Parts: sequence; structure tokens; C-alpha cells
Amino acid sequence: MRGMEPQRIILHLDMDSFYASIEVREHPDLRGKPVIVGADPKGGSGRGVVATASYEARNFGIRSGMPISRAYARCPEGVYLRPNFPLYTRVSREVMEILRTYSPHFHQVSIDEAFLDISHAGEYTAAEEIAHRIKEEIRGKEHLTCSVGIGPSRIVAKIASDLKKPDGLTMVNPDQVRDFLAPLPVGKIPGVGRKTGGELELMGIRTIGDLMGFDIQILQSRFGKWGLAMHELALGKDIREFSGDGASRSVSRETTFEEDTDDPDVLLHALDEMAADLHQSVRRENLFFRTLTLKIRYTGFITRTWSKTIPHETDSLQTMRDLARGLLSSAPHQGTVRLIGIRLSNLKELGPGQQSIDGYLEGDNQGSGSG
Ligand code: DCP
Ligand code: CA
Ligand code: CA
Repeated sequence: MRGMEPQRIILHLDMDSFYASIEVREHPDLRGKPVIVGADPKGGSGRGVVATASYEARNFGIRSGMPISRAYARCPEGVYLRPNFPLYTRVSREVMEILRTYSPHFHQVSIDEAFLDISHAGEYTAAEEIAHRIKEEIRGKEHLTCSVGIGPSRIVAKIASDLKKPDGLTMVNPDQVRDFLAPLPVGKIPGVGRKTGGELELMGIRTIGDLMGFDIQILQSRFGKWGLAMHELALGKDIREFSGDGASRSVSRETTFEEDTDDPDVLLHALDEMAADLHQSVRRENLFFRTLTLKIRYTGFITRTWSKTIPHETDSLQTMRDLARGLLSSAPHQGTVRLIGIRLSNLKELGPGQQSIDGYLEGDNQGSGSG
């Protein structure tokens, strides 16, 4: 590792139970209680989902994305709060501002997580020192905890930050990468969800170590490019399509209606609100999109999507609204609507104040042989 090139040191930081921790900070009497941020449970009959839950609530089996009614059934005594997005956005901005001061190579990947290239630290022991300082600064200024991972690639740093939550710090030296990754379940790899995980399991692949050692030809014939990418990630090497690279990223919003509806005014109003919200997000992250997807879930849970791709990237709210409304008006009428959503994809980061993300990613790919 002491060759011609300085060693790469990547730090990934993810805030702990982000929305819930902010609520506890604002309302100290909630500390130690199961706090669930999301839709109104309405005594068990509420619709919509859990955004997040405090670690106390997770002990009841409550998870992000779970129907709020199921969460309520598991923990009726929990404290159920509606999300306060403006507050979370403000805290996110403050946290990101702290992070930016530690490296010019900063890349925010969601409301509560970011990568920092801290190769300038030179040594891993110095990097660990930086991580401690960052955690202390966030604790001191924001009264919040986060979990940090450090490693020679984004994938290793990302998996490491998730390992000891909450308030964790996990460092993986370059020569520890394989031993670190091998025993972990394949589901730790971003993008390997229940579907891919199930297919891998049928092939006898349970751990990242199993995946590392697997014949890449078979992976490719089974999963195509994604098979090759998974194999690279299993070895701890970054790939371009990794989340955070705009090409595969997307941002989305969904609204579940209190009652199923086919009232065009209600649907259009929901679209406009989500578009305004998405517009704020993309502006904040300097993101420009080319594809907008409209998602509709009808009564009975049948879900359909329609997409439109435009020739040039934009972050225009007007374009978002027009595309969403256009897709809605051309969607065939299939009954009353339970949920409506918008997703923006084909994202690109542009604009001033943005570090050379392409260079950052290319640097990440050095020697990995993927592109
Ligand atoms: N979020 C959401 N809906 C989801 C997942 C997340 O609204 N299905 C929101 C609420 C979370 C925030 O995004 O607080 C960050 O998501 P994370 O996945 O990082 O989860 P948390 O920060 O809540 O918990 P953890 O401590 O596991 O990171
Ligand atoms: Ca988090
Ligand atoms: Ca996160």
C-alpha cells in the first residue's frame, strides 16, 4: 500500500434513526420511548407507512416502510409523530456543512448520509482520528449521533458504517477488506434486496465470501451486468453504478390517500405538492433529471408506472409538473387510486459548488477493471 500512489481513504457517515432522533432532540421527554415517525396510525386503521422508528421502537419489530397499521399493532403504546420535513431538511443541511469542512471531496447521497474522501489523512490511524472529531462535532453542535465507516472504497466504507449502529465507528484497513466482508450476508451489499438475495441463496450463495469465490461467468449469465457488478462489490471494489452515482440513483415521493380517490383535482394537487418537494431536494443536491416516472397504486394494490425521458437534464419545477400531469392524463383509467408517486431518475450532478464527481468516481474505479 506504500507504493507510488497515496492510499485511498473513504469515509461514509450515516445519521442514526435520523427523523426520530431529531424529534427526540426537540422533545426530550421522548427519550427512551418507542418513537415512530410516519403516517397517522389512527388507532390501527391508519394508512400510509412508517418513515423511521427510534431504536426503542425497533425492538418491537417496527421498520421503515412498514404499514403504519402494522406498526401500531406491534406497539400501540408508541409515540406516533407526523414528519416535520422542513426541520429535517434544515438539520441535514447543517450536518452536511460540518462534513464539508473535513474534505473538499464531499458527496451527499441522501438526506442523512454522505461520503468524504479523506485520503489526505495519509494513514488509517489519522483517518480514525478525523472520524472521532466529526462525530464529536455533530454530537456537540446538533446533539445527534451518527455511525461512520472507513475503508479503501465507497462500498467498504458504506457497509462498515452500517455495522455498528447506533453511534458506531468501524474502520477497515485495506488488508482487512476480504476478511471483513467475507462473513457478512450478501444482503449487506447495496442493491441486493430480497429478490436478488433469494436467487443467490438458491445458487448456494449466502455470504459475501460465497459471492467473492463464485464463478463470474455463471453470475453474468444469471444476472447480466449486475452479476459482474455484484462480484466487484463483493471484493470491496466500487462500480460506477453504485448508489450515489446519478446514473442509477433516483429520488422519489409517494402519497397514500386517506381514502381511495379518482378525483382529478385531488390527484393533481398531490402531484404538484410532490413535485414541489422533489424540486427542493434536487436543488439542494445540485441534481438534474432526464426521466420522470409516475406511479399509481389502485384499489386492490395493483401498481402501474409510466415514464417519460426528455433529451436534456433539467431541475425545473415546471417541467416536473408538466411531465407528471401529462403522464397522469394519458394513463388509462383503471379505477380508484390508493397511492400516487413521482420518481426522478437519469440524474446528473451539475453546477457550481460541485466538486468533480466524475473524477471522484473514476478515482474510485482505479484498478477495479469495471467501468
Ligand atoms: N426514510 C423514509 N422512508 C424509508 C426510509 C427512510 O422516510 N423507507 C427517511 C427516514 C429516515 C431517513 O430517511 O430517518 C434516513 O433513512 P435511513 O435508512 O438512514 O434510516 P434511519 O436514519 O432512520 O435509521 P438508521 O439508524 O438505521 O440509519
Ligand atoms: Ca440513517
Ligand atoms: Ca441513510
